[in-house]
Amino acid sequence: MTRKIVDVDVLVTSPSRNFVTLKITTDDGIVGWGDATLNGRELSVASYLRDHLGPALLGRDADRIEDTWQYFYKGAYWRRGPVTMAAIGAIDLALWDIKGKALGVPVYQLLGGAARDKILTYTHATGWDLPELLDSVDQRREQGFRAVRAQSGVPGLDKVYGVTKGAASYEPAGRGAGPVEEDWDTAAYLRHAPKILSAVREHVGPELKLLHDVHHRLNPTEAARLARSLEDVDLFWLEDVTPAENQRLLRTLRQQTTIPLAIGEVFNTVWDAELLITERLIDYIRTAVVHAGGISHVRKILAFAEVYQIKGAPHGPSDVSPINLSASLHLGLATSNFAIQEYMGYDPAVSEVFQSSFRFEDGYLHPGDEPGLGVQVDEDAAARFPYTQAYLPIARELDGSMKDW
Ligand code: CS2
Ligand code: MG
Repeated sequence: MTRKIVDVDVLVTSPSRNFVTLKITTDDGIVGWGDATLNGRELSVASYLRDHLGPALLGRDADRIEDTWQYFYKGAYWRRGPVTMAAIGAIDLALWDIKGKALGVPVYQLLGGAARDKILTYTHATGWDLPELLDSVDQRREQGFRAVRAQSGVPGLDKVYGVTKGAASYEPAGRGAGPVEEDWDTAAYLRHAPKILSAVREHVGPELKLLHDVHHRLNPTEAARLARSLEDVDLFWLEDVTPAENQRLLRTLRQQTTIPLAIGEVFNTVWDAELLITERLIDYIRTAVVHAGGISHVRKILAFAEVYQIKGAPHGPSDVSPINLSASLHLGLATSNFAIQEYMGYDPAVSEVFQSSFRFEDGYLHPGDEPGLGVQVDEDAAARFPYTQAYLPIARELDGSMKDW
């Protein structure tokens, strides 16, 4: 018996921010949803799906998830990269959603069943200065979070990744015709970050898990200096200390510090992380489910990482849709070496379009028990929020040369 794919549609909607959503329909009337959102490059994935992969999906057997994954990965001459892998990821999520719905079970049951009761989650605290940041951390604790990422402004700079001046939450993409430009000053950051993070630790006491994201801004020497100055803060992790390309250089950093390192939100395949995993240059691998080919591929990355005692901690900011977040939670519930899920929550407009069954309670998330991934998409609501051009910012050194953002 085959379950044929009879329709493929791509929705681009912008309830407070842009999301690309894939809809696959089968001949027995089952609808599966996939997230295909790539922040600031949304239409490229939409076109890749509409113009290239979608037509090749028609008539295929929706039940053959692994074969379809291999068909679009191995079967293609042009491989890897964020656009390709997000498109394959969206198809993969939609097919897992269909299989769960066809069998009447939540996707985590198809992945081996629950390997834990609930998933630890962290959220963002942001404040331009220390008092604002401490307020933000306190608010997050009051909401029940047990793990918080703390980011602040840097003296002398006007804009810094991870913080929006005067706003309680952070949104990286700016709407408009081109990217916003930010200045960057490594020396000022290196002087400031240890003071801020030590003050946060002193304020919250020993128990709260504290995380910090460096967003690819340092070279390995600077990263070692920062890590050594943060040893006493007892961070849960230090994220993206260097650009993800210079992986071998992390060997020296690892000899300088025992601070756990998290890397990988810009990775798209297991090949991107091979050296980091086999040399255990990181403690947490951050690939987002949709950006690395979906559940089918990320579960292989996690299985590979498990051998090296590395844990999964997928990227999950507000710029991936609730469909990706749900997929991550199903995978996380069923995966033994899954550590923590990033969760920033969503603007209320997002839940007009995406109705999700996942729940947050007491610092933990659970995907819920609806068949499939547990996210319904309201297409009429989606149509009320048309796409708006948006870009991630870029950063420049003080002399005007380009910096990694
Ligand atoms: C960040 C993101 O969540 C994170 O760890 O690095 O906010 C990142 O800046 C955005 O996802 C980029 O789209
Ligand atoms: Mg990050």
